Amino acid sequence: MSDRIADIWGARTPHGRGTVWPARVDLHLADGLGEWEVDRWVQSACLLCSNGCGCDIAVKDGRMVGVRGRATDVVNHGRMGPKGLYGSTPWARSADRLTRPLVRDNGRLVETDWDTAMGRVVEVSRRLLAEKGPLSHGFYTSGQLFLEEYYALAMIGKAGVGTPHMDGNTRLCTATAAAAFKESFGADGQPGSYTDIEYCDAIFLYGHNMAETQTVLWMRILDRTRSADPPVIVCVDPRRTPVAQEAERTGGVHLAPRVGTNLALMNGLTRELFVNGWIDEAWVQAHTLGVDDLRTSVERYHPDEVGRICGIDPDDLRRAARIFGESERVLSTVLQGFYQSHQATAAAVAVHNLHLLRGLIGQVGSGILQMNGQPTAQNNRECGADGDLTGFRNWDNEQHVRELADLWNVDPLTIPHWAPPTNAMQIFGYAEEGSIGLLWISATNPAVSMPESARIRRILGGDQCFVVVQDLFLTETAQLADVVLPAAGWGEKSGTFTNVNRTVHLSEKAVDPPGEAKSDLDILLLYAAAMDFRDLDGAPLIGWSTPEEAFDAWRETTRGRPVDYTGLSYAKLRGPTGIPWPVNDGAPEGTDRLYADAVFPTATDYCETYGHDLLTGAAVTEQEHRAMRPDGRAFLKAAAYTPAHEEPGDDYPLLYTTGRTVYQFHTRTKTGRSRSLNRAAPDAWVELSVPDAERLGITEGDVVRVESPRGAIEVRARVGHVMAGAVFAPFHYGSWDPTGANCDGRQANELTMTVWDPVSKQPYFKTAACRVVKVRDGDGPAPAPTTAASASASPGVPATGGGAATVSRVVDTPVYPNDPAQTVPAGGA
Ligand SMILES: Nc1nc2c(c(=O)[nH]1)N[C@H]1C(S)=C(S)[C@@H](COP(=O)(O)OP(=O)(O)OC[C@H]3O[C@@H](n4cnc5c(=O)[nH]c(N)nc54)[C@H](O)[C@@H]3O)O[C@H]1N2
Ligand SMILES: Nc1nc2c(c(=O)[nH]1)N[C@H]1C(S)=C(S)[C@@H](COP(=O)(O)OP(=O)(O)OC[C@H]3O[C@@H](n4cnc5c(=O)[nH]c(N)nc54)[C@H](O)[C@@H]3O)O[C@H]1N2
Ligand code: SF4
Ligand SMILES: [Mo]
Repeated sequence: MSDRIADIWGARTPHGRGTVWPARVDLHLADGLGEWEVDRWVQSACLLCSNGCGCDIAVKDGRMVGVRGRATDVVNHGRMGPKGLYGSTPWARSADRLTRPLVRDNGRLVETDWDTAMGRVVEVSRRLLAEKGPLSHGFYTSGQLFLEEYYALAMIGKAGVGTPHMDGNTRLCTATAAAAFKESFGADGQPGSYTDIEYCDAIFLYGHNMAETQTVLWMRILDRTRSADPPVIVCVDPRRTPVAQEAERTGGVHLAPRVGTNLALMNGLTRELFVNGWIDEAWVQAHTLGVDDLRTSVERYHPDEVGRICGIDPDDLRRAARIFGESERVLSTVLQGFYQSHQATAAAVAVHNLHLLRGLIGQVGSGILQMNGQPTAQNNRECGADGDLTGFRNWDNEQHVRELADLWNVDPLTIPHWAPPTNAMQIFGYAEEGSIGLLWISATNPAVSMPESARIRRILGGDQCFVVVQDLFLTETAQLADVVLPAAGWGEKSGTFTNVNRTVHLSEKAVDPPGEAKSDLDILLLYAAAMDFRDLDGAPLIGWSTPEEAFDAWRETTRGRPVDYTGLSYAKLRGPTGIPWPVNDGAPEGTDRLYADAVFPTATDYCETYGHDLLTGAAVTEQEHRAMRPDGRAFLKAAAYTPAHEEPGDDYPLLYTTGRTVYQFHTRTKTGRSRSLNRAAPDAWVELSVPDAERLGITEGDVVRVESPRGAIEVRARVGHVMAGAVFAPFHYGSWDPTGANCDGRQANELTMTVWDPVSKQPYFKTAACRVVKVRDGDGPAPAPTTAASASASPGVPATGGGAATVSRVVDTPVYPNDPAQTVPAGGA
């Protein structure tokens, strides 16, 4: 039995290079239940981050009471982390679930029945379509629904309503991962595999606090770094995270660049590869385009210059570059420290460039994981409920649009493709001015999670736009809606989803949803039926009704595309493990690693985009693309570093950056309802460096006011391990609190900016300027956990712990069909 609040990663199971990661089954049941007391176990995967750990849901008396990792799943080999263990089910039993639809009457939200609620939505929808046409509709969805639900939403938006205004919170999350793939390789799709961890010599983590945000993947890394023949770690993060500490421990490097300067650092690393000849010239000639431009672009990023811009030791840059240049196999992972920071796409693409220059892609041990964050973000991108065209098609390619129109039996002109799809930030802009008159928000809480909160509240609360919110709870966003639709959540409905390394899992319904709550699929189908959307033959646009039928319909749209699901079925997914796409006749058991043949989906007629200029975002035209004859070669693309939009100055002397802690998930609608998780991180805080705190006369736990040009918050200060000159705030805490207290004035996004990356359109949550002043003495330490990156630098702060107990057992290693350790000799292919 172990307390996995205190012991985040559990016991180590170290193992040698090229051997299978040993299985360990992690199990947690509520209320001290024993395993023998569980009525049923229902197959699923964890929905609390992009890792997608295979698990079974424990059901007792018609309620979900816990989870158990699946030993046979290729993703997690039985393990689960604190969020998965303690946060997966308590929310479902919460007394404050939405159980009936709500409509706004005389300014107040009141309970009603489905006919009334959906009737109001349909009435507004029909009126706006008649008066203003499809551009009056906006859909803002999630990275947490199921594939089948996104597919239905994509059809409704693109072929039913016909609006280009569709996006997901995936725009805030990992739009940059998708954009970077498209720019370098021609299409979305994760090249790497988790099994690369077992073979690599070095792991680079760029702006990725994996130890807290994909705890199980980090366990997998720790089981290698704590073995006899460990890989070295290189960490690029302005905070001394557990990843940074592991970098130091393994003899790697912790580079802590000034917030917002990633691209300068990447250009410096790239230059070092050229200068030291760490380039596979023959491979580059055969498989890439643009090496000469890249060489020229990075020329001026001498280590001394990079050291000056980023505030790092030039020799640290040299050491990191040498590790990249001289290791035989390198795995890179990238996340929000890059995607939400300045020049996001250019910096993420630069990671690809490093791998391409050495030909380190598509081979065992050499992978790239442009991470996702949310569990189902990948499916939103695949299905196209986010502005992408279904099946990784190119909206700018007439043939692709026609193909999709044929599949759906609609006029190609219905499917919006006359201009780039509208991104989430623009959608909210249109809602602000009222040109979008109906905004339908599903499974996301923008009142807390979007930048510049005061503006978002104004947009959602105003009369210029009718707002529909579909959620499990009456969130900060739902409270501002005109209609609230109660949804069934994970375990209360069936569907599939795909984790960050393309592994598809089936999650089966375990229990009934509360009250009148309906699955998101059923809600969307209800709307489609009420709107009477038709195809060219006059038949209902959507002819299926169950999740499995939706999956089968979706599968057909992927035939011949990079994201090929044609070999998958619900029956197949009921097997021992999730399966990574593409799955088809050529790869019936799935595909562990993309680009093993070094052929990239860049052919002009096949690619998902013609690409962009990384500095300005200007689009490359089809003619320009064709003239370059990419024909399966990858693009090396570069951009110059420019300073961030808002640099510190006299009024706002500090950098402001935001992110996460291990115990809370986003706006806490799930983890905030888990007693053990919430107790470990119960309230907001900001992290200051020791020198900044001393200068400002602030000590651990003091109440401080943090202000930016857009707003202010009052929270307690953790004097900790962020780089000097920067302030870090977790973004989890809105006005809702499980204690029922009014918690206005603590939300990190009050301070952030409405600016975004020119290519991926992802907003920059990690670059702004702020000032900090002390308000009053504290009455104890800040409510920040001590177990990871948010640890205090002051002595005497009590250690975080005391969560419920979890059973862990190590089991004999089962057979993993996709694990190269079992199919190639140790040492790799
Ligand atoms: N516990 C937990 N896990 C989660 C989630 C959660 O809410 N809680 N959310 C999931 C989701 S949706 C996502 S997207 C992922 C996000 O996972 P991560 O990206 O790992 O998490 P963040 O804390 O947002 O940011 C990572 C790091 O970026 C650093 N950083 C800030 N500014 C910069 C910069 O300018 N440059 C560099 N190099 N680094 C910078 C921060 O110090 C931070 O440690 O986590 C997923 N997993
Ligand atoms: N300052 C700052 N802001 C950030 C970030 C940051 O690092 N810093 N990170 C950004 C990132 S990466 C992300 S991913 C976003 C996350 O931001 P949000 O998406 O707003 O966060 P969640 O709290 O996960 O919201 C999901 C909502 O969906 C509901 N829900 C869960 N399951 C279901 C379901 O099956 N059906 C329905 N209908 N509803 C469901 C939940 O109750 C919850 O209200 O925040 C972004 N905002
Ligand atoms: S690593 Fe992610 S998917 Fe796995 S148990 Fe933790 S939260 Fe769930
Ligand atoms: Mo995210």
